[in-house]
Amino acid sequence: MKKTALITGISGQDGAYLADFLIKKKYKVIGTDRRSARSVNWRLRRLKIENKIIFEEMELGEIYEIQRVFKKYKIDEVYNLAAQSFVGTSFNSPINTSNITGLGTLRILETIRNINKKIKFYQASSSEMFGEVLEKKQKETTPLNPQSPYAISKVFSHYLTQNYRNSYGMFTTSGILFNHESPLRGEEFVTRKIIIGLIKVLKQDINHFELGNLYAKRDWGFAKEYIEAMWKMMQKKKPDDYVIATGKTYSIKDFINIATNYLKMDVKWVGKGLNEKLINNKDKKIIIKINPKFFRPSEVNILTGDASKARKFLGWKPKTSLKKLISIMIDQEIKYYDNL
Ligand code: NDP
Ligand code: GDR
Repeated sequence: MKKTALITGISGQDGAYLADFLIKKKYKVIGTDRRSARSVNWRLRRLKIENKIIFEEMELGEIYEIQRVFKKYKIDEVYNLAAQSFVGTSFNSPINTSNITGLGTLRILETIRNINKKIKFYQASSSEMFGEVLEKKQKETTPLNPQSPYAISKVFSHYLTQNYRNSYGMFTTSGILFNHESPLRGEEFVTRKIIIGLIKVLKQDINHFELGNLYAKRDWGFAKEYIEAMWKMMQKKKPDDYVIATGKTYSIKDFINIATNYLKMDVKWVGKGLNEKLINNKDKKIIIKINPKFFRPSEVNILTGDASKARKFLGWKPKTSLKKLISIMIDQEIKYYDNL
């Protein structure tokens, strides 16, 4: 029997890769979106799967829309990927973030509880929940210490997911995913912003671009591998929580250095603090400068995941190094750019 999966956030990075993966596994895929996203489904178009998905409109703020979709189909697995997912924006828009990234999860869980408790549920939890970290390497049992309205909303959803599992015996699972990137990453996130910025400088489309904190450190993996872990969690006999990460951490500055090296750019860092800049060694022109507007009111300084549980119980492990990931992102971005 063909399984039916419902993916919220189908227009996002993970939604696109997961849909592609599930279609290849012969699932019937229902993708929910906000109507505004319909004309800009660039990710699904790039993966050439737009016409293989059944689209339904579902704004996570509207419980009636959620109920309508859940009543319409016989759903086996739900992957809740929709969220106001940008940490920076959550400081300017904390109420909307809580409503969508937090309460949105509750609306779905309540709908499942009322309509069919057998539907399996995946929650997109985040390493941001560890925030100002309380253990050197973060695993499933590490205490949470969130530092933004986004992370606090994810903690709310994470605990609800556990609570519905414990209270109602529902199959609700949480993947605590560390940062994962790809050529389909949103342009506002730092990795893709850096790659687009450097390519535009090289193509002489812009002179320079601006960033915030260069010294934050992240554990970056390849999104295409991470969505496979989501599916694996949903195929287990019992629901549980799993950290998905590479276990290696790099600063934003390290990321830039690897990218400029791959692009064979002759550059150097000069100055300190807000005056730190990346300059072209030949003509001394500025390529990157710091703009305090990109700093967050409260920063997560370093994240490093320990995915041993996923390795042991899901047979999942990361395969792509940061260096390789950066090369994949750059090669794809140059292709997009040349076809514009
Ligand atoms: P994206 O930002 O690329 O996608 C977010 C999706 O949520 C988009 O499809 C967006 O739709 C949708 N969405 C936003 N607001 C609403 C709303 N009010 N109602 C319905 N849909 C909405 O995120 P990713 O694909 O990168 O991440 C997927 C999930 O995993 C998110 O929940 C994110 O918080 C979480 N996560 C991501 C990590 C990462 O490194 N990528 C790591 C850990 C967790 P639209 O196109 O209309 O804006
Ligand atoms: P993050 O990703 O907040 O970790 O959340 P992002 O790429 O936005 O930031 C990573 C780090 O880079 C620093 N930074 C900048 N960030 C952005 N976006 N733009 C800049 O110009 C800039 N300069 C420096 C940030 O301060 C931060 O320290 C992502 C999202 O996908 C979440 O949804 C997800 O839960 C987490 O990853 C895990």
